[in-house]
Amino acid sequence: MSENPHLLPAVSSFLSSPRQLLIDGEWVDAKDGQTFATVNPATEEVLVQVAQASAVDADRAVVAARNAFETGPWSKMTPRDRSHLLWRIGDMIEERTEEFAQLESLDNGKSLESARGDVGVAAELFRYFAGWATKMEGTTIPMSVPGRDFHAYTRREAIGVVAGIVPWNFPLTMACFKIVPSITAGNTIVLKPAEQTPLTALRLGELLLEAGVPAGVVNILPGFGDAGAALVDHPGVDKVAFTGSTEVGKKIAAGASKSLKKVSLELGGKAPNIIFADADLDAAIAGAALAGFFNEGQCCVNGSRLYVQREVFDQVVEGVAAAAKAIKVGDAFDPAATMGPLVSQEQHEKVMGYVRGAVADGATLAAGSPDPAADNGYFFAPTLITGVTEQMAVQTDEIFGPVITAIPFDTEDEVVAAANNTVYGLAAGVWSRDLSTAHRVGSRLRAGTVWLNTWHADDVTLPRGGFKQSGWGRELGSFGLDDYTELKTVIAELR
Ligand code: TXE
Repeated sequence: MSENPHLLPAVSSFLSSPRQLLIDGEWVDAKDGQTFATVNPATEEVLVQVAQASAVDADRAVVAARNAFETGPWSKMTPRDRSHLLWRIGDMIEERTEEFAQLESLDNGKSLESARGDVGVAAELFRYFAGWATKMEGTTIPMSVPGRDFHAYTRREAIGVVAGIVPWNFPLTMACFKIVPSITAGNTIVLKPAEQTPLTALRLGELLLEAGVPAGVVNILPGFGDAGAALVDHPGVDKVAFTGSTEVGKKIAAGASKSLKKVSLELGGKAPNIIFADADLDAAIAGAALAGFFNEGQCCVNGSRLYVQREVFDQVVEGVAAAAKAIKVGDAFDPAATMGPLVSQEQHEKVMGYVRGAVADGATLAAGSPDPAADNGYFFAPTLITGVTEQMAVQTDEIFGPVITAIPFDTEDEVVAAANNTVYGLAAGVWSRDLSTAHRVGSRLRAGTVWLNTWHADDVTLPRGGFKQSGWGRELGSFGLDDYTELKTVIAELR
């Protein structure tokens, strides 16, 4: 790897030796000795070799997680002790913000500023759920049986062993999305990070051991889809929590259904962003650019389909195009750069393919280019496309890159129908100064999150998830914790 003078000694040291799997509190090689390279997408250089888990390793990890759940100290730890431990981990992550951010930027490509934001979310997830550890309450429920007396109540209990399978767009926060609610509720977990970005999850594993999380409670298995599939098939797993493509989500649902495991899925999106002519256009234009280009557009709630009321269409297109052109694409360690590369060569080719296809079909690029934005690294310029039809692949498929399509509309009914004309339903947005328009249209959009006069505003307190083929279940907030528990009803007869 070429010299990077900005790297913290802790990061250089982490990258100086091959990384291993975390199973039962120990760092171990894959049973078959396989490794894979993780690559810096800004330079295409190998960062470090990482142990590659196979089905055999998945089995070892599930056995460890099962033992930790059945016999280990985790489920016996008092909620208060668990709460204190979770809070401490949040502090430990925050104290290492720069270290985690550098590792994330190297592995994923995103800007350091973005990566720092992700680390903040990870720390906050531990603190937010630390509060819930002591509040997993049930209810007492009256029964009406003539002549007999009962005391009935509910309990929230852990499900058991969770398999968490996560993607590469927010590697650390996605790992925490699965780990934190799992262990808050008293479950144990085997986490499989994405093959493109295993590093911050592995560093988190070190921190969890240092903080005192008992062996086997959190196991981390870098590897490919086969390792994920082995977890889904494993009889020792009680619940699968997945974030990733809709295509793999369907495979996971099918695999888990063989033994009726609990499943939560957070899948793809193709969010419509609707700007009415009466909107605050400066805010709407800035919001549309953020909606489409944040995280290099590699975000499931990315506002990729822009609908603009006809009388302001040209003005909005001009504004979003100017915002796109003002973004400086470059290495995360270049202080002038505000957007990094795409995560991998595969993703780069996929995004370029969609833009080239749209141009071939007659669409126009108001900003961007169908070609790579640099000779080296997977850089791609933020792109705004007009002259698009609803049938074009660029309009129907999740692209997962910094690509926005813009289409004019005339009436509310027309735009609501177009916005909902998708298999996805993760996010949507409306811009209007008229509160009635904003709330009414928001209520007509079939999506798990609707933003009104904003985009990407978020908090760990808020549930998120998808309508339609964007997923099953909700993550975060109290709803998110429910998905990691079983509800038990206890009925006692008072004699
Ligand atoms: O996702 P995959 P990929 C979308 C986005 C992107 C496309 C492909 O459109 O371009 O998906 O990305 C593991 N059983 N999203 O290929 O394949 C895999 O190892 C079990 C949207 O990276 O879904 C990784 O850990 N696991 C999205 C994880 O699944 C399997 C985020 C995600 O990989 C598996 C990422 C299998 N059969 C991509 N096959 C979002 N909703 O945020 C793969 N995996």
